[in-house]
Amino acid sequence: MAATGWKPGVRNGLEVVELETPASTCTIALHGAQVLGFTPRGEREGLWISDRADFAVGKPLRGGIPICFPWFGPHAGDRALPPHGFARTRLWRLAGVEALDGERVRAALELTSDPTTAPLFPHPFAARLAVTAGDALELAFEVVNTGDAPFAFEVAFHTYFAVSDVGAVAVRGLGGCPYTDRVAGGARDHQDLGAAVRFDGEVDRVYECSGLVTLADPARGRAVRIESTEAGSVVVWNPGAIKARTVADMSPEGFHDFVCVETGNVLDRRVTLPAGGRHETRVRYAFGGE
Ligand code: TA6
Repeated sequence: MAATGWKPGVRNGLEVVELETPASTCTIALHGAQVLGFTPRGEREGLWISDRADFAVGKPLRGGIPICFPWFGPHAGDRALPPHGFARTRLWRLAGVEALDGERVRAALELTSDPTTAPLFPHPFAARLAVTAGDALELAFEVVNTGDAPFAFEVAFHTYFAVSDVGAVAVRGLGGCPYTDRVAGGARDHQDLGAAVRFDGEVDRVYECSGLVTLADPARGRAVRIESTEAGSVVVWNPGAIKARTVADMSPEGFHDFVCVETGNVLDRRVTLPAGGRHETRVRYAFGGE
């Protein structure tokens, strides 16, 4: 059985840290603190990366787990600002890597406000992402307000799960939850009790929901259990065939191969931090059989 360990590396020109545990391997880029891969041992890769992804600092990288922070989607007040904030396009600092218990390895990455973030987000902050690989993949995103005035922020783990085919999967656990339908111009709706989300065309919904969500992929014999803490939003996204053709860094058929199920705190669930306040959004992904 493999031991726990880690090593620095380079993937497509980006600096990465590679974690190894008896149960999994995990690759994290310092660019965006973006998890690029998580593979349960002996199984298929759990995350999807576009074959047209741009591996360049300063640009979003389509796939893996981009971090949306300090806002989600288009900026509410200024559409000229980058969508999903700037955390995903910055180089983060690797603060440390530690073996926890012979079974898990944790890497911590940090991003703090500086003169280049101030024009985009005029609030002093310290953000820290802890990525723990083991028999599951765990993410904890902490934000500290290091200034002397309150501020609000949004955050989401924009996770691209690899699937057999988007038309064959189901997202369960959102029954009864209200949602904003971004395909219907922001119309409000709610998921019928007991009804799974399925994909037959573009889906882009922001659910107000917490608790266990499951991504079931029977054709692959896999189900991902998604458990969140201190998170009030679940975004479910796939562009579908038509919208996919307009996405430059995705091949026209690429939409078949992933589903985004994104845990976080966005829109009305954004977090307000008092001066000196701290918040941590957490999620755990367990890849198992159906
Ligand atoms: O999370 C869903 C979403 O906000 C969609 O509206 C869609 O545009 C997607 O994210 C991808 O955004 P991106 O800026 O990475 O192209």
